[in-house]
Amino acid sequence: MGFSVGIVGKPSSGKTSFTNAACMTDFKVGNYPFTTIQANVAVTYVRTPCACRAFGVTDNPKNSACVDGVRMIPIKLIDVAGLVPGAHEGKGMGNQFLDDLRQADVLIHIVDTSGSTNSEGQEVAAGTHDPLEDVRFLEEEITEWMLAIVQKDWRRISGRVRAEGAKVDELLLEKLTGLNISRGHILKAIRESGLKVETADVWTNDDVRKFVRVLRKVAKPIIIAANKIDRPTAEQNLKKLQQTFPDTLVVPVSALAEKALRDMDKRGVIKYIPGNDDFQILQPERLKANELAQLEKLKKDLLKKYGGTGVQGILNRAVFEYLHMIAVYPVHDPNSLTDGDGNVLPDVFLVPEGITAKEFAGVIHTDLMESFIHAIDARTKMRISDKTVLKNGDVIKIVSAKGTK
Ligand SMILES: Nc1nc2c(ncn2[C@@H]2O[C@H](COP(=O)(O)OP(=O)(O)OP(=O)(O)O)[C@@H](O)[C@H]2O)c(=O)[nH]1
Ligand SMILES: [Mg+2]
Repeated sequence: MGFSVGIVGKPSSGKTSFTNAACMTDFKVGNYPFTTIQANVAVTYVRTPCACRAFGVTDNPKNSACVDGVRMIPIKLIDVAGLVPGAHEGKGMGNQFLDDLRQADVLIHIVDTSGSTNSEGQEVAAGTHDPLEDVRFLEEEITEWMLAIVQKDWRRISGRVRAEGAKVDELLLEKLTGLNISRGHILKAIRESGLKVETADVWTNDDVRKFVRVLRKVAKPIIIAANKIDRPTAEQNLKKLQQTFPDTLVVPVSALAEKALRDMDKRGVIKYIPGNDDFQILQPERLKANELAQLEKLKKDLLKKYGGTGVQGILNRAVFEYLHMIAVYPVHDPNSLTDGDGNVLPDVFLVPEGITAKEFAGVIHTDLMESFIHAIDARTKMRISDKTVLKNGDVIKIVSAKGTK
């Protein structure tokens, strides 16, 4: 599966609770630091209108589920151990766990917005810890982790640029490809930090740091889940976070409420669709009076106030709004919209906006890109060339010398 989201933050901010709510898993949660040590990996979904509605065909998804015209596209969450300030120097559990984030395309920073845990994740009186501090340190730790990886080999890299005229972007790519960092990311970061590929042999330590700082933003963007929004001390801190980081996506979240609603939906007591700002009570007789009252309060103080619990919302917004990904469906037959086995719209891929038909072939399989001849747009049934830029909701047949998709 292509797309991965790293779940990061200090201990006890609610990373595992968020993962359990999004993925309906049962990983261990606890109100003490370092409950999670080994990373938890699980699958959840982002939601988008399914192409089957636009094309007027029935749905029969194979690798993704379509429910009532809503396509659920699987993505991977990686819930890692908590990070404390100074982790890159070995504080807390050190930064060995940062390596678990190598594949992540984006990081969701789970912040305890209620201010009831200190920077080490220990419980303190609600409202006494300032979550702004958490946001600043976390960015710093991730940057230091990447910097250490680049610096470790920097002498060799700059030496090869000087001695052999080697290209710094190629050498950096070799070093960073394991972190899911592309040549495009590297070149963008070099450009945006005001440096030049040709003069990499004379980059100073400060230049390297500047480059890594931008690279972190480009390749591992961080968005903020203002978690524990159900607690009374959180609302004021949410406003502070949104005002202080106007360029960052900050979404109010209650992992606790989302998990409770999904559990009740699973039991059949209520009907709740993740991402919605409402639910229907199906079996009131199975709820105690205090549970009914709690549900009403949750609806009024959370769902209606913030437009939902934020768990599904932040995942969708991260993928579609913040990272500008689009959903494209490859098919074998552009008339019936099926694969070779007759499944209708069986696959859907999350790909970056601006992707061309040929690049899309490469996402499916390298062979398909190398032997690409042309593609067919199932909407118009017309041939499109390798350079045609695809749009969200496109259904595409790739015609290649080595076979078709
Ligand atoms: N009120 C409230 N409490 C929450 C919420 N999310 C998590 N918690 C509580 O916060 C505590 C820590 O939750 P975890 O999910 O274990 O936190 P973590 O970030 O995974 O912690 P580590 O694995 O130790 O790094 C638990 O007591 C949770 O019940 C929330 O949305 N609201
Ligand atoms: Mg945890």
